[in-house]
Amino acid sequence: MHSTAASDHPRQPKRLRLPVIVGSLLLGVVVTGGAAKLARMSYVPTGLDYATTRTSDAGLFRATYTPSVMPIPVNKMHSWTLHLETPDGKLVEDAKISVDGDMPQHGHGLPTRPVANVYLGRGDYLVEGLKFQMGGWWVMDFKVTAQGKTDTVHFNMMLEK
Ligand SMILES: [Cu+2]
Repeated sequence: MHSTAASDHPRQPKRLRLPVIVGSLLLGVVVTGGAAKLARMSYVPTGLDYATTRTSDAGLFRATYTPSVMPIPVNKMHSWTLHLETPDGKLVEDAKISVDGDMPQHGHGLPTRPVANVYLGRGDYLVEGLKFQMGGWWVMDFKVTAQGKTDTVHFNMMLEK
């Protein structure tokens, strides 16, 4: 029994080789995959429109946002004012607005549930409870319903830090 163990011993390094090679390959795949994922997460399309005034998808509304804090802060609760007009410049009053936002590269949304329930008059709406938990490319979506019509406007933002 002892002699079997002794004769096996010199062969052990040889048998270890395959697992070591497979392990290295796997590590290589994991590292490469991680780098590719990182590259994808930091990729931002060129030519994005970062304007703070944009027209909604179907062209029904023209919206302008004004943050209460500039530059738009990371990890700090703040509010915006959203101004709504029609394309020909008429104020949009008594609109119902739902707010959403996400980071397209990261597959996550906002950490809070902002609301735009307060009408300030003159086409202005208070957007409360906004917080962005990290810097990078964000897309904000405002779904606006006014006079029985619904349309959504999107804003691209690039936050620092
Ligand atoms: Cu993110």
